[in-house]
Amino acid sequence: MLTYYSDRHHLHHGKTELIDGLMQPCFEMPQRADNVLARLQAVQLGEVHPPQAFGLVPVLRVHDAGFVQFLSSAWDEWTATGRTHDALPLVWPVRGLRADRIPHDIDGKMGYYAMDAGVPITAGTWTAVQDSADVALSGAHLLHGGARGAFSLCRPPGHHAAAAFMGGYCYLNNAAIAAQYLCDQGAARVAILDVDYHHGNGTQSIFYRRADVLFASIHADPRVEYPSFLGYADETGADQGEGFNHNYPLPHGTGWDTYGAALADAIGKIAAFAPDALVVSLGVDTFEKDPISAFKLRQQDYLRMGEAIGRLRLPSLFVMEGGYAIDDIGINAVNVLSGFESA
Ligand code: OKP
Ligand code: ZN
Repeated sequence: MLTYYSDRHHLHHGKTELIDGLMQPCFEMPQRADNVLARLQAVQLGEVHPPQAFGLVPVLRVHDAGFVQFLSSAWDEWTATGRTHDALPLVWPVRGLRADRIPHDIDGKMGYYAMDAGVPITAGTWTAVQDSADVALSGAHLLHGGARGAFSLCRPPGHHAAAAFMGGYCYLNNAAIAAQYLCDQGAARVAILDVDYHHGNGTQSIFYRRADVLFASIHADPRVEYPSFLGYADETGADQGEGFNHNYPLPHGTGWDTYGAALADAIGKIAAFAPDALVVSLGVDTFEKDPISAFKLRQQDYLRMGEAIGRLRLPSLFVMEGGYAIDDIGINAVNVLSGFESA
């Protein structure tokens, strides 16, 4: 399987995030992608290519133009105030505050365009974010050309980013941009399967009213886990999109028995949808040793996951999302790809 990867993910390296009431070193760090790349090369999964540059047109098919403009200028606006450390949001337009006026100052804009404080903007963030989208688009382009599978080793991840906000380490929604690209290239239907530990709130909201993109997500129950405010089972889509959104919220402590059953159900829904292509939001933070998560999947379970996805016999694009157990992220992510190829 061919992998797309950009070295420039290193340009995005936030110092700290607000977690457990403290500013702590970011869990979402460059070493994550480096370790996945090293594992790909160790098992010789296939060639690794740099992405092609697609520009902003396919990004703007998914994201709000004002939001993209904000991302592109946020660091300059932040440093123009005299600050040289990472930019972070501080105030949000929650219930009763006005979300119909966009503040002019960078601090107000940061809150307006963010869902949480997990999205530091640094000097190189916008470059890394654009490359991450290009990595996803390059994989989608390969699928359009007839490949059975491709791996987009995206960093930063994307599935919490919605049309007009960033959040949870995510800035642009790489998987959504790839899925929309496939639609624009002529796919009648595209399915997205999100196996990251956290609900893919951004991806869900982007396609919530659409019947041509099915979204299925297996994740920790939002009653007790981030992102806390989306991901319940009763979110089934709206308008034309009713019936094309499937959430599988699972309890803390979930192991392969429960997870595998949810995965089989989601895969059945995808098979019945009969899409032209599948995009997998591949997070491996479901791993038993993940430092911020509470599922119990083991290394070998990721092989089973890949095999189950491979048995769908669909052109499949794997887009890297989360996974914070640095020592195992490469083994786990590449196990999914190997399982897929062996199916
Ligand atoms: C991004 B991705 C946990 C706090 C979580 C943000 C997590 C973002 C995860 N106690 N903070 O879905 O892996
Ligand atoms: Zn996650």
